[in-house]
Amino acid sequence: MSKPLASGHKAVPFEGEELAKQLRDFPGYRLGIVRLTPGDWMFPIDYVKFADKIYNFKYRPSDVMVMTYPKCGTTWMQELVWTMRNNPDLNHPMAVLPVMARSPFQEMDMLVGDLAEVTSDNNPFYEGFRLLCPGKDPADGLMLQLSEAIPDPRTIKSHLPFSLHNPALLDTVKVIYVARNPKDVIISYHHHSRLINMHGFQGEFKDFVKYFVDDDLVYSPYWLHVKEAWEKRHHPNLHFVFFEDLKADVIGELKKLNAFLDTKLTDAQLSDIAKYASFTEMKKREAAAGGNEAEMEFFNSEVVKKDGGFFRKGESGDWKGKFTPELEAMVDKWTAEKMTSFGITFKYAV
Ligand code: PPS
Repeated sequence: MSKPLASGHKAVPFEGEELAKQLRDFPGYRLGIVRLTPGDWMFPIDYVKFADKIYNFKYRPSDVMVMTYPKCGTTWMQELVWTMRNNPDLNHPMAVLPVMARSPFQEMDMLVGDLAEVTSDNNPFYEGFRLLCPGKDPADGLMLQLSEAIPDPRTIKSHLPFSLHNPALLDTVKVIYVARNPKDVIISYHHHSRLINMHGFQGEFKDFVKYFVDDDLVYSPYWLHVKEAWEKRHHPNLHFVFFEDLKADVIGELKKLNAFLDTKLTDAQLSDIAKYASFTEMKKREAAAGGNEAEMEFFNSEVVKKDGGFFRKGESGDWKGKFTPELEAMVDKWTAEKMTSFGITFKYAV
């Protein structure tokens, strides 16, 4: 790993006690972990396998990227954007496929580790790949190849920050960036990290909060992720959205998206799309398309039964009552130092 990545970053594998601690708490990262310099971005080691392909991805002006740190509302935004652009009258035959089969998660392969383990025929996430990439080898990047193969106009999801994408990205395609208040991100990411076996979090909640504020979670640092997008928010190809604003006034946000995407949808269409992409409707549809999460090898069935699946709550401020006063103070201090300092504030943050 001595050669720099196409982005200019150097990937340094975790070793010794630092690695042992992560593997103890996140056994899903068993293949290893890297930290990139500059930026201190943390990823499963397979990021290095796909980094340059992602950096050199061939975009088209009709593409839309939905970009966020994990658990900020990507899936909701993907469904809104895909539906506005492909299914405004809610009658598209491909809409029955799971969101990720229509709007792929570009760098997901780095998280999966052993693809053979999760590409079994009963795994609905891969239906799009089977349909659109016949004869292709998933080991060469299942989601990456799916991102290339989906029909125009493509809506692609990435949790990677701007600095790990090609600098030409924003001059080529429209990007929608979604940010969410840090405490709800922590609650949602903690659930996700226990739910999804690729992470397999074993520690206590307080340990997870510490990992978050120490920038020691996959895709961290959150503050830098948001800062990079915030600084570009006046670029005409970037639309910056807060999860809290989507929750509070989805129609108002859809109107802004309608203008940004130039989709020219009517108020009636926007209203139907808002209902169609509501938490309850998406949860119902994904269950119908994706089968039973408790039975899928991807998910920890105990967590699904006890605390819910991917569509957990979909609320703003759900963190309230879930942090001890000490943990709350720790996150407030971190937020003031790392985020308020560059000018961003969040609703439902205190
Ligand atoms: S991921 O895995 O990082 O891509 O997750 P992401 O989609 O970014 O965020 C998941 C959280 O968004 C909630 N969600 C929604 N909220 C409101 N409305 C709709 N339609 C919706 N769809 C997903 C999801 O439940 C996760 O938040 P929490 O707080 O855990 O419920």
